[in-house]
Amino acid sequence: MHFVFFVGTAGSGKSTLTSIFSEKLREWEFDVATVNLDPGDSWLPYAPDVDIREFVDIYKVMEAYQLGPNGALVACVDIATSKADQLREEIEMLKPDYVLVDTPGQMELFAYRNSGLFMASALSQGDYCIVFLVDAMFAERPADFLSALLLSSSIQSRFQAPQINVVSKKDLLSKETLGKVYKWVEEPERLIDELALEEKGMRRELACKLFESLSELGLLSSFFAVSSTTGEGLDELHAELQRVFERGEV
Ligand SMILES: Nc1nc2c(ncn2[C@@H]2O[C@H](COP(=O)(O)OP(=O)(O)O)[C@@H](O)[C@H]2O)c(=O)[nH]1
Ligand SMILES: [Mg+2]
Repeated sequence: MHFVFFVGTAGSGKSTLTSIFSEKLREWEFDVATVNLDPGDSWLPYAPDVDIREFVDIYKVMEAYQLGPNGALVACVDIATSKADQLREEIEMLKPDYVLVDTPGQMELFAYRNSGLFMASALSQGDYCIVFLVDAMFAERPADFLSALLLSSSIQSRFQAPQINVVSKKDLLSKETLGKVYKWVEEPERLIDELALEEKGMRRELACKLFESLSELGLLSSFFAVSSTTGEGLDELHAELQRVFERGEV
């Protein structure tokens, strides 16, 4: 039972990828369970097999603890974490090969709080991989791409689990832009040169130094693009996941 946690900024395409990738895996004859960990989502593009909303009701939490929507979302994730064993039991009953976990729209709820890490560990009992989505709109400019990489590196250091970085919504990027991103990843000096052209003074120095460190840490080693609209890159995503789960590496 391999767990795949989709993590990324709000709107980066986590829920859509959970939906489309689960269909693809089923087409390839794998048993798949989908899990929604977003207590505040009112609509999802798939019918989750296991749903945090069955365990916590955000409106009741708002009322009971006199919280606004943001505070209630945080409380919901904390409450659900205390029920991780029950969630795991529900998942186990489905006997899936893959468990695709859709994390909250506001990634800080899951990724920057201890409950996210506790939840991931308790649900998967250690057998998990993070797929970090970089929204296509962050791939247009070097400074935006660098910010996305910083987020990815902070997830990497918090979870210390195998992590695959993907650019989502590939269909929205021109061939030229995509080619540029691949070149940045293959030859980080190019991104540094472009950053140097765009940024000035301290910002330039900081941006270049950060990118150098990220590239030295190997954070750029696996990077490819996927599209939930056209299905491009999903076979590559599956191949990477198999590599991670079979050999425990990224
Ligand atoms: N063009 C395009 N749009 C996408 C793709 N994936 C998601 N979207 C759109 O991006 C928006 C946010 O997607 P969603 O999956 O809800 O993001 P989440 O907040 O990360 O779960 C929705 O309007 C989706 O239809 C994609 O591969 N291509
Ligand atoms: Mg979502």
